[in-house]
Amino acid sequence: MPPEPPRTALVVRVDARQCEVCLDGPASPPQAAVLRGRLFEERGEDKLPVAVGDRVLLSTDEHTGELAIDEILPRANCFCRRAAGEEPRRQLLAANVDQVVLVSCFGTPPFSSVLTDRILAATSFGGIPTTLVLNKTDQAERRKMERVVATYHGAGYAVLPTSAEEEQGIDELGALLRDRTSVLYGLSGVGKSSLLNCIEPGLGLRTREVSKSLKSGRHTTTFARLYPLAMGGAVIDTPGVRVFRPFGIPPHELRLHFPELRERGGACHFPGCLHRGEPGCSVPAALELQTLPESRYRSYLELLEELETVYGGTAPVEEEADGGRDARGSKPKAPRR
Ligand SMILES: Nc1nc2c(ncn2[C@@H]2O[C@H](COP(=O)(O)OP(=O)(O)O)[C@@H](O)[C@H]2O)c(=O)[nH]1
Ligand SMILES: [Mg+2]
Ligand SMILES: [Zn+2]
Repeated sequence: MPPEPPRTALVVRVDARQCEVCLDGPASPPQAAVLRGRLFEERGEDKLPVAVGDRVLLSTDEHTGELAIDEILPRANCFCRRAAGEEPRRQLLAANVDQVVLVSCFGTPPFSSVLTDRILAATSFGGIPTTLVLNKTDQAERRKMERVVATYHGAGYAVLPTSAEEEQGIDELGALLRDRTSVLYGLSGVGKSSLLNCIEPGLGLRTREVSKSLKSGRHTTTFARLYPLAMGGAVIDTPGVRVFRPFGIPPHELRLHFPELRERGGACHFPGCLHRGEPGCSVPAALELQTLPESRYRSYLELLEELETVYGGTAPVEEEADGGRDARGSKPKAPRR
């Protein structure tokens, strides 16, 4: 028999060793597919070799007759984080997405600046446009809400206040999701399913059912699922995040992923200023004038320290100009991408 021609498919669900793929676009019926063992050997720093949103080449396994993923096609981008554990491994959360819609809320669970800032830095590093949705505005304390909106709007982020309860901001959210592939990401309980339900009744409920059934079976499994939207586009619903550690951001590049700090670049004495007590740093004055919100700066410092612990220290600013060598004359340890 001549070998069958390779077929391409879209990965719509990933769960440890098995995936679901759609052979004819996201709305076609999903089919189970296994991953060839070779993909695990070649996965390098990745925890799992495949992510929801991946385009793959498939064939039929000659022994089992199952659909098998032979190859993962090059990705336009990927949304990822550092997996738990000592070795810096990358956990792919989704691939080939148009945007991340980061959902947070007021009330329960309370808004977390640190978590928000960590995710925003990671999507910036991944080059993925991100909108911050602030849900449950019906429960928000007005002053707190204004402060959060001002902080993120001021930094240049797209911010969308919503209420699934009072159907506020739903048209805007629908317009944002239409015809795009979006990751919905945020703490469990912020209202992702409820918002989806407002946009497409039934969809949010479906996503919740799937999450529950899988979670109860094996709580360590992380998976995401892609759902086509009737209006066009698709959303990738993700399991609720608890901690988020960015993967692979070189410590000295972190400031480029905080727009307020990126913009300060020229205002500091040293061009490579890390804004951590260097002489001539413009950050203290900005904090004083409140043009840089303290919460954002705190997140930056916390992340900088974490990234240095994982990826090694940063070259002193004075030396950065001549090739980024540190005091011992060796290249700083570069993170692997
Ligand atoms: N007051 C209020 N409650 C909401 C809103 N959106 C969702 N909720 C509630 O928050 C809880 C969690 O919502 P859910 O959609 O399951 O969150 P998910 O885990 O992010 O998918 C549910 O009890 C919802 O009824 C909102 O805009 N306002
Ligand atoms: Mg949900
Ligand atoms: Zn500085």
